[in-house]
Amino acid sequence: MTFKPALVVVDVQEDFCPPNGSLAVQGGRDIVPTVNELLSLPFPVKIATKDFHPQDHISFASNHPPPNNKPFESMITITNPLNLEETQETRLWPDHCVQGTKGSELLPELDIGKFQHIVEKGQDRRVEMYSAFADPFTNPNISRSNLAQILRDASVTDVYIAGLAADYCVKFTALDARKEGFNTWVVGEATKPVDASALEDVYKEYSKVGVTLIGKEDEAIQK
Ligand code: VGL
Ligand code: ZN
Repeated sequence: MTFKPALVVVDVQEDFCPPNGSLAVQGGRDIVPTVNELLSLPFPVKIATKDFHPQDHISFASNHPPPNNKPFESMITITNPLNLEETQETRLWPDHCVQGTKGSELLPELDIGKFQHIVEKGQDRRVEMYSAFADPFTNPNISRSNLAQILRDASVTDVYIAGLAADYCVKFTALDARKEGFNTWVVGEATKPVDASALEDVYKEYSKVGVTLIGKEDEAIQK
């Protein structure tokens, strides 16, 4: 039986962390020692992802007219530009992870030299893209990263996920990893959520689809 694990570290970027991040997740910076411990393990494939938006991205509250343009509060409807009958409700955010800004950079205290690949996502202004694999409009996806291709080219069987935020990009990346056919594991203590109250539902969804929540000491990760 083959087993080839990859570690995927999602969006550990300045804008998602105190003290200066525009969309700082409480305790976001505190996961770095744990993520660096994971990076010191012999995963044959190590990948970082970056949220990487243009300034006119649809998820920025600043790009919408009042009154429905409050960051963290307002929801808007996004229409699939390839299928106008398909729409989705999505949450608006402060400007964050704008290409070329300090806020889009990976935290310097991360052991960045261990990553073989850095996958950027969220570049298409027309769609939200929490998952590091693809935007949520299916068949065809409007915006797809090269993450699935990197994992397949490396014959990866198992994907271990850490990073930010537990209830957005980590969640949707994990659900998509499972959909793409990988055994999928989320290292709970190496993530932090935007809304702590959302985690219970996230974990329920994981167990429904077969994503496994583990600790860093778990034997599944230490082998
Ligand atoms: C994220 C909100 C907006 C994330 C990205 O990385 O979890 N959250 N864009
Ligand atoms: Zn974003």
